[in-house]
Amino acid sequence: ADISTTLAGVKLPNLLFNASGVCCQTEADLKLMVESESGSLITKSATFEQRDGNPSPRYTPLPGGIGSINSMGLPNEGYEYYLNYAKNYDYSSKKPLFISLSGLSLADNVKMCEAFVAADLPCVLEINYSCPNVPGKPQMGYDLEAMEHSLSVLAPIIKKPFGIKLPPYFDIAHFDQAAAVFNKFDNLAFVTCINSVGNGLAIDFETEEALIKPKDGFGGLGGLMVLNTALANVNAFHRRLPGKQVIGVGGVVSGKEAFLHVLAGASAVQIGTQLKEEGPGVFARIAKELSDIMVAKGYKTLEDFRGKVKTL
Ligand code: RRO
Repeated sequence: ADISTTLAGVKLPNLLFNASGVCCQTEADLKLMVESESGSLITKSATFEQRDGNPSPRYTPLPGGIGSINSMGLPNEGYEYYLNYAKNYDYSSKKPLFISLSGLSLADNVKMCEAFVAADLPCVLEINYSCPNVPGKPQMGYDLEAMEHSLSVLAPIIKKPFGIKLPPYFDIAHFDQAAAVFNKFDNLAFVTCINSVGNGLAIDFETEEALIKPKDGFGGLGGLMVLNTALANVNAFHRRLPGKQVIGVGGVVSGKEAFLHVLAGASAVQIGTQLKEEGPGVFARIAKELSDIMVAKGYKTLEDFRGKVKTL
């Protein structure tokens, strides 16, 4: 089956890529992504300056394959590293490049966006409004006024189509209010749903210890346990953002969950926890599984079933 897609006007040979944060901090990580069967790749969220992030242990899978918890704290090489990577990237490879930016202030996001615009590259920006793990920095995705102000400054600077990474929302009124904000910005082309479910706590039963060190053990939850929250957010924004696209992320461990994300309305699917646990071979496996599901169901393209979840 054909699992190609188009995002923000750029063609992806298949809909799968990494969730920002996994396998994408260094050039060595990004090389693994380039060599994989992913349809695209995105870099680790960049701040203006390099950051070491929070103390370890700061990521762990959870027992039983239910998911993961992390409080990385935005470790990254600083935006100039990713700008340099983007300048040297082989865009003829047919695998488009996405760049995640997560400035610690609006002024930093402005400076970083201006630098990428000045370089005039074919990469696509995804602004991260949802890091749950920087002590003292609330997730901007939960402050709609601040997010609207940020978008009103950044959208005209970026000019071309771009996307934003959102936290999960849990209330219909919040879906409505957030969508009303996003619909004000014409070049906001896609929303990526969801970032990790913020500030969970994982405790080892035997030792009675928190599983990660930062923030008294609090961290973002990902993997299978967040699948249904992710599907709800994908579908809620697919329904509310006509003319925009949704990237689905959360709980994809096989072709089946990728299929469900597309049914909910996703135009592309990112993989975080399962990529971290399985490695870049995950893309070839899930692409094959999804293609097999489509053949079995009689679907030739993603458009044949995108957003077509049946309600009762
Ligand atoms: O680096 C992190 O702690 C992190 C980020 Br920026 C994010 O957006 N989501 C996440 O789960 N971890």
